[in-house]
Amino acid sequence: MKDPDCLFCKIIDCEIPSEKVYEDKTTYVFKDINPQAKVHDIIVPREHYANVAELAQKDPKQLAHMVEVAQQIANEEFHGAYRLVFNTGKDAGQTVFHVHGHILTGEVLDE
Ligand code: D5M
Repeated sequence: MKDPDCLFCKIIDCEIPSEKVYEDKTTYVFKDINPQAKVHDIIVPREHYANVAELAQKDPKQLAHMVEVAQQIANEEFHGAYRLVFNTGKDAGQTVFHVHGHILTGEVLDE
């Protein structure tokens, strides 16, 4: 399902431009507009789920696939080391309510 008002649905459908890093049938990865690390990508499922808890419940295989893709990107960018962050809920800093993982890699990260 798509949400016509969702920013990331619009990015996936190319209605809003993005810097694509990777795509397949179920998953899209693009550069974060405000990078917090040398490599900062956003990974999303093409289907609209509000957050990672909803995705885990409704399509756990898709969540596992997203972890595999993140690993693959980090293997190419920084010998397999990365941070994968899913902000969940407004009070945890989630601003876009289409589940997305922040893939941070490409350099040694602060603790
Ligand atoms: O993360 C939402 C992230 O989405 C935040 O790091 C900025 C990024 N963002 C917002 N708009 C865009 C566009 N148009 N292109 C690329 N990246 C974008 P959150 O965890 O919800 O705070």
